[in-house]
Amino acid sequence: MSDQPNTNIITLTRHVLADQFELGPVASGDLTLLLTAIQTTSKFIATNVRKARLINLIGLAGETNIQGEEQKKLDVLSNDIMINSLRASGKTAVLVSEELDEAVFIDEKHRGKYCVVFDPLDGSSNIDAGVNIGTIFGIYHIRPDSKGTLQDVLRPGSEMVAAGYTMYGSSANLVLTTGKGVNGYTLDAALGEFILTHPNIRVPPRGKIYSFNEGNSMYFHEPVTKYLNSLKYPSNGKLPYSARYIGSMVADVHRTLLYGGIFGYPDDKKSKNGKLRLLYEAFPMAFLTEQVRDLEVLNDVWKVTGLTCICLFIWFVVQAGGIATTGTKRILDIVPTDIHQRCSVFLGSKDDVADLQKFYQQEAAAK
Ligand code: P6P
Repeated sequence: MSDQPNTNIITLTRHVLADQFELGPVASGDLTLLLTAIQTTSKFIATNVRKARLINLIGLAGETNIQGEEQKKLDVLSNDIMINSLRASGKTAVLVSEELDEAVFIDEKHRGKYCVVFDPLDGSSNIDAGVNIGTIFGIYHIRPDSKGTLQDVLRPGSEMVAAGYTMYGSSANLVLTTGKGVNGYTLDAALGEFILTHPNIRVPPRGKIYSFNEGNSMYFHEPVTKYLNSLKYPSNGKLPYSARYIGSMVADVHRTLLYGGIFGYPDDKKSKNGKLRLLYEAFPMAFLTEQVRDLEVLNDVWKVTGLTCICLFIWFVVQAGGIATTGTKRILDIVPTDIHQRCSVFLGSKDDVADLQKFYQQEAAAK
């Protein structure tokens, strides 16, 4: 380990800009500038989350959002920071926030060519307990010739051009994909920069952790109950999985992407469409999950034989990444009809999620 200071610091801006260089003259840098606005928001929220207890930002703001949930003061602050920063960037046309009943259509003077859907402070019920919370965002490029309408965001998640989250905990971790794999950046508060610390995040094809709110077990549909029992009471001598559930999607998904396993918040007999929101929770997390590459194996295979490697490389690249499904449908294929609609979510290691899907396939076959 060199004791020389690192003089080749890769900041988020530099890392994303590098992609622009690859694009050559066609690169406008607009996405980079938009991501800079999101970084600024994340830094501001990180600062306020960290000092919340000291400056009395804990507790209810006295309002309730469209979800009927009591808004915490930090929710309101985070939403205002995000809206103002994105509008000021001059790169957005439509904004959708979990905290706002209606979409925001940016005035012509500040209008740009991207649409951002976001949950400014997800997991807010954990704020008072000091548990990790986060900002989740997804970015669409506006449709050709559009000036920014609801139709620019009522599109499948597969049409997003970027997605990510910032998790606020012992440090601020921003995890981002622009469609070429997933990278993680850690905020160096002294520099005020997000530094590349987790290049090319990979998810193991199978993990050992399941993350569900089992307090809802009496409402689970049969495929979910059967799947969880297969993890808790495994046959053929396998060891049971471990249960980990924080109740903050950003934290539970972050652990799942890094360690593998499965996260699930399914629809059930109580919540017919599930709890998580499709546009600004499920879509961004699904995009990230599918972009995480399982290329670890490839590096080893490459050393074996040329031809085999090339065939395997093609197969793995096509197959690589995690899976994000409702149980019966790829999440990124859903076409939203309402900006706040909810959906069933299972995501994580491809072998674990495939095991879950088998129980839904068995149910469908039995009908
Ligand atoms: P429950 C937080 O309110 C949230 O939207 C997600 O962050 C989290 O995954 C889920 O709800 C937790 O819901 O019902 O387990 O408290």
